[in-house]
Amino acid sequence: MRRYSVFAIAREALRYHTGWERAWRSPAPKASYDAIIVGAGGHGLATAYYLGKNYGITNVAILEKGWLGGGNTGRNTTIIRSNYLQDSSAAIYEKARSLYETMSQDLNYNVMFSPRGVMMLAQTHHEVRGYLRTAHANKLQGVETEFITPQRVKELCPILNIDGPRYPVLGALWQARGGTGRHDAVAWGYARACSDMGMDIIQQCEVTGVRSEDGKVVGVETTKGYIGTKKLGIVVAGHSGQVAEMAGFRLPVEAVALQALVSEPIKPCMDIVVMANTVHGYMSQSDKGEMVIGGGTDGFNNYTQRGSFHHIEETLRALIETFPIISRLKMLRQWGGIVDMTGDRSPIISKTPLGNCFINCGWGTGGFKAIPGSGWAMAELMAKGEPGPLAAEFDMWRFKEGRFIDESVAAGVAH
Ligand code: FAD
Ligand code: PYC
Repeated sequence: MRRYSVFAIAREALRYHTGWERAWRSPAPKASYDAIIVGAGGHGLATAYYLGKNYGITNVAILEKGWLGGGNTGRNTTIIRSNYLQDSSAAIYEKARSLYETMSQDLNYNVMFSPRGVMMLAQTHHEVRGYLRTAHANKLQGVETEFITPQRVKELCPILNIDGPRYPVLGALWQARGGTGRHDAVAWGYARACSDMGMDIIQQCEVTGVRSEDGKVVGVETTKGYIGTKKLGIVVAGHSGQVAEMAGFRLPVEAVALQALVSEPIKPCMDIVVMANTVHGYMSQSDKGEMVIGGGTDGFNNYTQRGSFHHIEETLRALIETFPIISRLKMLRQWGGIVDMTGDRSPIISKTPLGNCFINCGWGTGGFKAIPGSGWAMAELMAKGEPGPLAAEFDMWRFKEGRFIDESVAAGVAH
């Protein structure tokens, strides 16, 4: 595949952009593969990419029931940070954050990683104690975060009202190397690189059944027919419970919708990301100028990939004291994604009761930031059949054995 570069742009400009190739192929499925990944979201595509790049396994199909990146990967608010509390979480999220720093060069695709800084406001004394604890833990883990004063908060984000009557800002957990990235580009960049390695990305191909013999997967039933495989990776976020059921096991996850909305575009007024977890809201400004806003998850299980009116009202009501400017903004559009929540708010990257079947799920409301680290760890698990150090603690049996990795504070925003 031709490399993207400034010279390629100049060359194509001179010939009216007639020379660009399609970014990925759309082949018909083969009869069988060395590995099948179900789900062409960021995590599924990253898994396939690192299977090829790190282990030379390229006879791989990625099966997607809709269009690639059309799940939560294309619906999230793109916050990237690694300020988690537990060692195992900090390790995988920091690995992911550091891979984001060089992802555009690695994939030869501009994913617009913008390390503009992320702050989590402390608006109660309970939060002050919680974030101080996280800052200390991060220091020991080698993750660069700090607890900053309200004055520093105001310097970094002048539009913030730090003197709110109900929720004054008492400080914040600040990660200067956190930020945002372009979600679609992450999916497209991985897809292009996978296709370039000879992998088959098969869209509009829903997995409807998992066929096994003697405790091992032999293939999957799909809307495009039966496809054989030597290994299966299930990476389907909000639909994990359903696909796991096809494979004959149950998962400790539940599906709920998480919603977000954007305002009309306005002039640049905010060049960092702010999360206000006590009041359940967060905001950043996109490159187009829209204010990107989100709140908590829906309070009931559902599979609805759309917004609801009460959510706009609740989220904006929560944020308005801290961000008075939003009272005058028109909201343009809103949407929802189906997130897969575990009880300890940490993911599952695990072997399963079927010998050659592996699961990656439970990223819930916070998996965009994890995509490269998760793909790296899942590829290692699938290639070797055993988890490496990044995935070791995230097995699904921890819920049975009480080895929880509690990240309810880091997950944030009533997630
Ligand atoms: P997905 O992108 O959902 O991919 C799974 C794919 O599997 C889908 O494309 C789906 O169609 C496919 N699939 C499902 N069933 C089948 C089947 N039977 N056969 C074939 N294919 C199937 N995270 C952050 O880190 N930062 C944020 O700021 C952030 N904000 C968020 C805001 C919102 C509104 C939402 C909804 C989520 C947010 N997240 C955020 C979470 C993040 O989006 C997810 O954790 C992450 O995108 C999950 O990626 P994935 O690849 O696992 O899932
Ligand atoms: O994980 O940082 C996050 C996040 C913010 C909004 C939704 N998820």
